[in-house]
Amino acid sequence: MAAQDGVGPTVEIPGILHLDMDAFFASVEVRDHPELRGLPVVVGGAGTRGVVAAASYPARTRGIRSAMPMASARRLAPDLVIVPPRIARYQETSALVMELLSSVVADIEQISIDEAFLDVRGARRLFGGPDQIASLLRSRIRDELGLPSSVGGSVSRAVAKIASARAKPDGQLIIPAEQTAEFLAPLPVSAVSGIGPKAVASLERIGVRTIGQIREIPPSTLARALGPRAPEIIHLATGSDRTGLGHRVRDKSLGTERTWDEDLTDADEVRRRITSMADDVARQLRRSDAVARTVVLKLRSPDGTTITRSSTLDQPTSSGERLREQVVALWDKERHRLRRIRLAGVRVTHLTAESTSAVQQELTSRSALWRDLETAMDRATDRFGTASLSRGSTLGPAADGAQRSASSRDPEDDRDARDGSGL
Ligand code: DCP
Ligand code: MG
Repeated sequence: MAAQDGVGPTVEIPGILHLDMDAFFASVEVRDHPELRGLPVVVGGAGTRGVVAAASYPARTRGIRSAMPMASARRLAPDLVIVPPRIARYQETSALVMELLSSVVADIEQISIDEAFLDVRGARRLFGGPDQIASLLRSRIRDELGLPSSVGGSVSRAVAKIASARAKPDGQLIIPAEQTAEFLAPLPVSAVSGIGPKAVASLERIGVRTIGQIREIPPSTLARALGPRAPEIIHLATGSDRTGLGHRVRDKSLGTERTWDEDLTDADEVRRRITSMADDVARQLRRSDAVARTVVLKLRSPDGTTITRSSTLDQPTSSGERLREQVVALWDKERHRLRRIRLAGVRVTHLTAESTSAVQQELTSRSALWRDLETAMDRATDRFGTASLSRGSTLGPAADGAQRSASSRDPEDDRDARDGSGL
């Protein structure tokens, strides 16, 4: 491929890779229970109010998708195999995937439980071009962990992520720089992570359905339709983002969300679960060398009432202790409003690269000690799995009762509007 074999410094290498595990929770279950191979398998709660967290590809050919009510999934596939979630197992497997990736590529940024960006522009001499590195990573994940994954590659993060989705299942797709526009043109605008339902609807009102059409519309029309997000959306949709890895874009966020089969009525149980989620989020921040200023707690009761509250810190942090304090304070303030909890989310916003801001301040404070301790724990967790180390307050029954656990960065802004949580 010209872009990879090119000799001149002007050739841009599509060396930003996005690796995403295929049907992650379901694939772990199939690997651990080989008799399930080839069957329509879903992970989720089997009860009447259960929801599909992950669906194997054989289940997907029957129309089954994540977040679908289990009852609908059962109707689509009467022979459906429903496996209850084992979140600790998936976290442990995720840590092994990330460790394997880090053993090959130095520059890696994990963005959710089963996906990471990798910058392989500097790894060429050792391992070859992006295509070879993608094959190497995928075959090692297959051989050593028994799991399928897919990789997209591009000069742009946004396009690499789109490419990995198009490569699924069990494939890879590297887009040479000069083919970026051609690759993007026919795709629906919703393929771009960051273009949510609100932006899709605004674009549709001005007749724009595909990414290619965005280029044909005068910028002033786009600005009217999209408001202040117009430049960012144009940037993403044209594949011109060159943010690289680890450079936090202002106002991006990162978080985790869980829905439970049973209603939580015990305040201590809720507190235990949200503090454990705050720890997860802090760990993700530290893996990305990022710090956050704002912590957001979302709670939903079975009737759909949703409360979203945030608090902003004096100094940005990636400390689990600080995040736990904040979510517990928010919970203590709001707990009287919701007697039963079905869903909780912990999210941090206003991220910055750690090196640019808080580190110097943190070094002089007590949080530096916590940070060192937590980083050491992260390493141990990566090496031995989550079961090996846990704080006293998170030990307890059923921390794994989640039926849906989505963890992602870069959620579309519209999601909260859709939830009516008015962030
Ligand atoms: N997840 C969840 N609920 C959701 C979405 C995801 O619990 N609504 C969990 C289960 C998934 C895991 O997160 O296995 C990773 O999410 P992905 O979006 O990457 O989905 P999959 O890995 O399952 O499938 P794909 O092959 O499309 O990546
Ligand atoms: Mg996945």
